[in-house]
Amino acid sequence: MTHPKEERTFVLVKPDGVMRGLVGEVLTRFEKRGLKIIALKMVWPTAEHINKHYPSHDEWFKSVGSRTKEFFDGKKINVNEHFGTDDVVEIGKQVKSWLADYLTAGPVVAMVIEGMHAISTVRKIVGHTYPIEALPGTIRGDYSVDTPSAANVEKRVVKNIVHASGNQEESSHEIEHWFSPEEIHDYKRAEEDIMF
Ligand code: IDP
Ligand code: MG
Repeated sequence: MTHPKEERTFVLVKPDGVMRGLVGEVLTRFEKRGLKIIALKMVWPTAEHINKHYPSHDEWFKSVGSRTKEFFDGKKINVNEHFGTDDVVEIGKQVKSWLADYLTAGPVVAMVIEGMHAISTVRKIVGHTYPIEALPGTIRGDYSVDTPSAANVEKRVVKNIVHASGNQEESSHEIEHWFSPEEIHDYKRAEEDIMF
Protein backbone atom coordinates (compact mmCIF):
# COMPACT_ATOMS: atom_id res chain seq x y z
CA MET A 1 0.00 0.00 0.00
CA THR A 2 1.23 3.50 -0.82
CA HIS A 3 1.63 5.70 2.26
CA PRO A 4 -0.98 8.52 2.14
CA LYS A 5 1.80 11.11 2.00
CA GLU A 6 3.27 9.46 -1.11
CA GLU A 7 0.11 9.70 -3.21
CA ARG A 8 0.72 11.31 -6.62
CA THR A 9 -1.49 13.40 -8.84
CA PHE A 10 -1.17 15.18 -12.17
CA VAL A 11 -1.83 18.90 -12.66
CA LEU A 12 -1.79 21.13 -15.74
CA VAL A 13 -1.82 24.90 -15.81
CA LYS A 14 -4.04 25.29 -18.88
CA PRO A 15 -3.30 27.87 -21.65
CA ASP A 16 -5.55 30.53 -20.03
CA GLY A 17 -3.61 30.15 -16.76
CA VAL A 18 -0.24 30.40 -18.52
CA MET A 19 -1.30 33.38 -20.69
CA ARG A 20 -2.70 35.19 -17.65
CA GLY A 21 0.59 34.78 -15.79
CA LEU A 22 -0.86 32.53 -13.08
CA VAL A 23 1.76 29.74 -13.15
CA GLY A 24 3.59 31.03 -10.08
CA GLU A 25 0.35 31.55 -8.17
CA VAL A 26 -0.80 27.99 -8.88
CA LEU A 27 2.54 26.47 -7.87
CA THR A 28 2.66 28.55 -4.69
CA ARG A 29 -0.72 27.31 -3.51
CA PHE A 30 0.35 23.67 -3.74
CA GLU A 31 3.76 24.30 -2.19
CA LYS A 32 2.35 26.32 0.71
CA ARG A 33 -0.10 23.55 1.57
CA GLY A 34 2.80 21.12 2.02
CA LEU A 35 2.54 19.31 -1.31
CA LYS A 36 5.71 18.48 -3.22
CA ILE A 37 6.28 19.21 -6.92
CA ILE A 38 8.19 16.18 -8.19
CA ALA A 39 8.02 16.84 -11.97
CA LEU A 40 7.50 20.04 -13.97
CA LYS A 41 7.68 21.12 -17.63
CA MET A 42 6.17 23.45 -20.25
CA VAL A 43 4.68 21.78 -23.33
CA TRP A 44 2.62 22.97 -26.30
CA PRO A 45 0.45 19.87 -26.70
CA THR A 46 -1.01 18.43 -29.90
CA ALA A 47 -4.73 17.75 -30.29
CA GLU A 48 -3.96 14.03 -30.34
CA HIS A 49 -2.13 14.25 -27.02
CA ILE A 50 -5.10 16.08 -25.45
CA ASN A 51 -7.64 13.61 -26.86
CA LYS A 52 -5.71 10.77 -25.24
CA HIS A 53 -5.31 12.70 -21.99
CA TYR A 54 -9.09 12.79 -21.38
CA PRO A 55 -11.08 9.55 -21.15
CA SER A 56 -13.24 8.40 -24.07
CA HIS A 57 -15.71 6.09 -22.38
CA ASP A 58 -19.43 6.60 -21.79
CA GLU A 59 -19.02 6.71 -18.01
CA TRP A 60 -16.85 9.85 -18.28
CA PHE A 61 -19.06 11.45 -20.96
CA LYS A 62 -22.01 10.78 -18.67
CA SER A 63 -20.32 12.35 -15.63
CA VAL A 64 -19.44 15.49 -17.63
CA GLY A 65 -22.85 15.70 -19.35
CA SER A 66 -24.87 15.10 -16.17
CA ARG A 67 -23.16 17.96 -14.37
CA THR A 68 -23.78 20.23 -17.38
CA LYS A 69 -27.46 19.28 -17.51
CA GLU A 70 -27.86 19.78 -13.77
CA PHE A 71 -26.32 23.25 -14.05
CA PHE A 72 -28.65 24.26 -16.90
CA ASP A 73 -31.71 22.80 -15.13
CA GLY A 74 -30.77 24.78 -12.00
CA LYS A 75 -30.55 28.00 -14.02
CA LYS A 76 -33.86 27.18 -15.79
CA ILE A 77 -32.09 27.19 -19.15
CA ASN A 78 -33.13 24.57 -21.70
CA VAL A 79 -30.05 22.38 -22.22
CA ASN A 80 -31.55 21.14 -25.50
CA GLU A 81 -31.33 24.62 -27.01
CA HIS A 82 -27.59 24.72 -26.36
CA PHE A 83 -26.63 21.14 -27.22
CA GLY A 84 -29.43 19.98 -29.54
CA THR A 85 -30.00 17.06 -27.14
CA ASP A 86 -30.61 16.34 -23.49
CA ASP A 87 -28.80 12.99 -23.65
CA VAL A 88 -26.02 13.38 -21.06
CA VAL A 89 -23.57 11.09 -22.91
CA GLU A 90 -24.01 13.15 -26.11
CA ILE A 91 -23.51 16.38 -24.14
CA GLY A 92 -20.29 14.94 -22.65
CA LYS A 93 -19.07 14.04 -26.14
CA GLN A 94 -19.66 17.61 -27.38
CA VAL A 95 -17.71 19.03 -24.43
CA LYS A 96 -14.83 16.66 -25.18
CA SER A 97 -14.77 17.75 -28.85
CA TRP A 98 -14.07 21.33 -27.68
CA LEU A 99 -11.32 20.40 -25.21
CA ALA A 100 -8.57 19.97 -27.81
CA ASP A 101 -9.19 23.50 -29.19
CA TYR A 102 -8.79 25.00 -25.73
CA LEU A 103 -5.78 23.00 -24.59
CA THR A 104 -3.79 23.50 -27.80
CA ALA A 105 -4.34 27.29 -27.84
CA GLY A 106 -0.96 27.83 -26.14
CA PRO A 107 1.63 26.13 -23.98
CA VAL A 108 0.63 24.40 -20.76
CA VAL A 109 2.65 23.70 -17.63
CA ALA A 110 2.46 20.05 -16.62
CA MET A 111 3.43 18.76 -13.19
CA VAL A 112 3.30 15.79 -10.87
CA ILE A 113 2.47 16.57 -7.27
CA GLU A 114 3.11 14.25 -4.34
CA GLY A 115 1.77 14.52 -0.82
CA MET A 116 -0.88 13.65 1.72
CA HIS A 117 -3.89 12.28 -0.19
CA ALA A 118 -2.62 14.39 -3.08
CA ILE A 119 -5.48 13.61 -5.48
CA SER A 120 -8.31 14.86 -3.25
CA THR A 121 -6.21 17.57 -1.58
CA VAL A 122 -5.27 19.12 -4.93
CA ARG A 123 -8.89 18.95 -6.15
CA LYS A 124 -9.96 20.92 -3.05
CA ILE A 125 -7.33 23.60 -3.71
CA VAL A 126 -8.41 23.77 -7.38
CA GLY A 127 -12.16 24.03 -6.69
CA HIS A 128 -15.34 23.30 -8.64
CA THR A 129 -15.08 22.62 -12.39
CA TYR A 130 -17.21 25.69 -13.17
CA PRO A 131 -15.44 28.79 -11.79
CA ILE A 132 -18.81 30.51 -11.19
CA GLU A 133 -19.60 27.71 -8.70
CA ALA A 134 -16.10 27.50 -7.19
CA LEU A 135 -15.67 28.79 -3.65
CA PRO A 136 -13.51 31.86 -3.00
CA GLY A 137 -10.16 30.63 -1.70
CA THR A 138 -9.88 28.00 -4.42
CA ILE A 139 -7.82 28.67 -7.56
CA ARG A 140 -10.83 28.57 -9.87
CA GLY A 141 -12.93 30.54 -7.38
CA ASP A 142 -10.32 33.29 -6.95
CA TYR A 143 -9.33 33.81 -10.58
CA SER A 144 -12.35 33.22 -12.78
CA VAL A 145 -16.10 33.53 -13.13
CA ASP A 146 -16.47 31.49 -16.31
CA THR A 147 -19.61 29.41 -16.64
CA PRO A 148 -20.99 26.72 -18.98
CA SER A 149 -23.96 28.89 -19.91
CA ALA A 150 -21.57 31.43 -21.48
CA ALA A 151 -19.10 28.85 -22.81
CA ASN A 152 -21.72 26.82 -24.64
CA VAL A 153 -23.06 29.82 -26.53
CA GLU A 154 -19.56 30.18 -27.97
CA LYS A 155 -19.12 26.39 -28.50
CA ARG A 156 -16.09 26.27 -26.24
CA VAL A 157 -15.18 24.68 -22.93
CA VAL A 158 -15.26 26.44 -19.61
CA LYS A 159 -11.89 28.11 -19.04
CA ASN A 160 -10.89 27.13 -15.54
CA ILE A 161 -7.11 27.71 -15.33
CA VAL A 162 -6.05 24.25 -14.14
CA HIS A 163 -6.64 20.57 -14.68
CA ALA A 164 -6.14 18.08 -11.85
CA SER A 165 -6.67 14.30 -11.87
CA GLY A 166 -10.08 13.32 -10.54
CA ASN A 167 -9.18 9.89 -9.15
CA GLN A 168 -6.46 7.24 -8.91
CA GLU A 169 -7.17 5.83 -12.37
CA GLU A 170 -6.89 9.27 -14.01
CA SER A 171 -3.77 10.11 -12.02
CA SER A 172 -1.90 6.92 -13.08
CA HIS A 173 -2.89 7.36 -16.72
CA GLU A 174 -2.08 11.08 -16.86
CA ILE A 175 1.32 10.85 -15.14
CA GLU A 176 2.39 8.16 -17.59
CA HIS A 177 0.88 10.05 -20.54
CA TRP A 178 2.83 13.26 -19.83
CA PHE A 179 6.06 12.17 -18.11
CA SER A 180 8.75 9.51 -18.50
CA PRO A 181 9.99 7.93 -15.24
CA GLU A 182 13.32 9.84 -15.53
CA GLU A 183 11.46 13.16 -15.45
CA ILE A 184 9.96 12.42 -12.03
CA HIS A 185 12.20 13.19 -9.06
CA ASP A 186 12.49 11.80 -5.58
CA TYR A 187 13.72 14.28 -2.96
CA LYS A 188 12.92 15.46 0.54
CA ARG A 189 11.40 18.81 1.36
CA ALA A 190 13.07 20.57 4.29
CA GLU A 191 9.96 20.74 6.48
CA GLU A 192 8.80 17.14 5.95
CA ASP A 193 10.08 15.95 9.35
CA ILE A 194 8.33 18.82 11.12
CA MET A 195 4.98 18.97 9.33
CA PHE A 196 3.94 15.32 9.23
P1 IDP B 1 -12.49 18.75 -14.15
O1 IDP B 1 -11.51 19.49 -15.03
O2 IDP B 1 -12.95 19.59 -12.99
O3 IDP B 1 -12.00 17.38 -13.73
P2 IDP B 1 -14.14 17.34 -16.09
O4 IDP B 1 -15.50 16.81 -15.77
O5 IDP B 1 -13.04 16.34 -16.15
O6 IDP B 1 -13.80 18.51 -15.04
O7 IDP B 1 -14.23 18.14 -17.47
C1 IDP B 1 -13.05 18.45 -18.21
C2 IDP B 1 -13.09 19.89 -18.65
O8 IDP B 1 -14.14 20.08 -19.60
C3 IDP B 1 -13.39 20.93 -17.57
O9 IDP B 1 -12.26 21.28 -16.81
C4 IDP B 1 -13.93 22.09 -18.37
O10 IDP B 1 -12.86 22.85 -18.96
C5 IDP B 1 -14.68 21.39 -19.49
N1 IDP B 1 -16.13 21.27 -19.23
C6 IDP B 1 -16.76 20.40 -18.42
N2 IDP B 1 -18.10 20.56 -18.47
C7 IDP B 1 -18.33 21.55 -19.35
C8 IDP B 1 -19.54 22.19 -19.86
O11 IDP B 1 -20.67 21.87 -19.51
N3 IDP B 1 -19.36 23.16 -20.78
C9 IDP B 1 -18.14 23.56 -21.21
N4 IDP B 1 -16.99 23.00 -20.75
C10 IDP B 1 -17.08 22.02 -19.84
MG1 MG C 1 -11.64 15.70 -14.84
